[in-house]
Amino acid sequence: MSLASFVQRMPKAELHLHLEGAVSASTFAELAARNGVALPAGKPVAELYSYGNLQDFLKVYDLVCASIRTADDFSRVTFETLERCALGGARYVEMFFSPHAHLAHGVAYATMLDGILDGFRRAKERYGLVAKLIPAHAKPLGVEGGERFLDMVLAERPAEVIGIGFDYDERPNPPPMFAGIVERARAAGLNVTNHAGEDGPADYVRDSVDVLGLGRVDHGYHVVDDPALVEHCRERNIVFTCCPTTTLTTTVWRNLAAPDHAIRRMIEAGLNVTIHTDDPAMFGTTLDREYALVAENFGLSPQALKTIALAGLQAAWLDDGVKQAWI
Ligand code: ES4
Ligand code: ZN
Repeated sequence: MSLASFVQRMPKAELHLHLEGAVSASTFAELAARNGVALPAGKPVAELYSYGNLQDFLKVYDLVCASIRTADDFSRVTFETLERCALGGARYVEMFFSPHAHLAHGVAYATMLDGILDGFRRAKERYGLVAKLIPAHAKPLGVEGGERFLDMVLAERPAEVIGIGFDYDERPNPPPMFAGIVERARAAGLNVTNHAGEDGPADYVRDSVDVLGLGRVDHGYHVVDDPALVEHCRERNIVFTCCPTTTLTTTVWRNLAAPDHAIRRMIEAGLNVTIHTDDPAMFGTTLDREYALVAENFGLSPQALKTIALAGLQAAWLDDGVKQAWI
């Protein structure tokens, strides 16, 4: 069996995917035209998704967000996203989305939820794929903005919303700023995760674990800069949701074949690494492709790939009983 078909068939969990970053360039162009969003002048559709760093990327990401307006738009992009997850062999998806970027264009939170949950329902019916939702707070909007974000999430809370995330630029928004929000979310029964150590320092990974008390960190690559922290995270079995292709744009590790690539070192150090796509359409990838990249570049055996896939399923924010049914 080829590597591609082996990784495609292996049951996998997608735990780090942003809905808006999963919108194909052609759907983006179509929605933007319909909803009156101007695209960058002089760029063919095929070239919309190219950027040199995280900040560049986030500018285009905001444009994609702006192009999604109605509940039908949300349902469409959600279904199309989950369809690609299912075809890549995902059995379970935890999906981030960015409410603030839609609120900015007058879209009600209820409209977002209606459309996304309709997309979930259709993907379940068609592919048997189970999906959950993680609204994410954009850290540059600060603590005040974060408190209002959490109020909104708690005020209208379907069962599919299982946690909150924090994303966008890490600096100058260190994790401890958000400790009060994390505590309130957790007290309300929500799970919490934080983007840290993508282009921010190892300290932000440590703060996520020790100050915020998180068991999951999104990206986390700069953990490798601090051997004591690596050991600390290994002992505590912290889950790192890593996204190989993302690193080629947003981090200092832009060569997956290099022996010092952070994800390779994290795996070799025995950290609990899981593999995901982040923004699959905007970074031109799929879940099965990310697994194949890791296998080829890090020289992993099929058994090592299975261990990673299993770690992803085990890291899902689901009751153990539900997980056992898959594993
Ligand atoms: C993101 Cl790659 C990345 N980093 C931080 N925040 C994000 N939101 C969507 N993709
Ligand atoms: Zn992300």
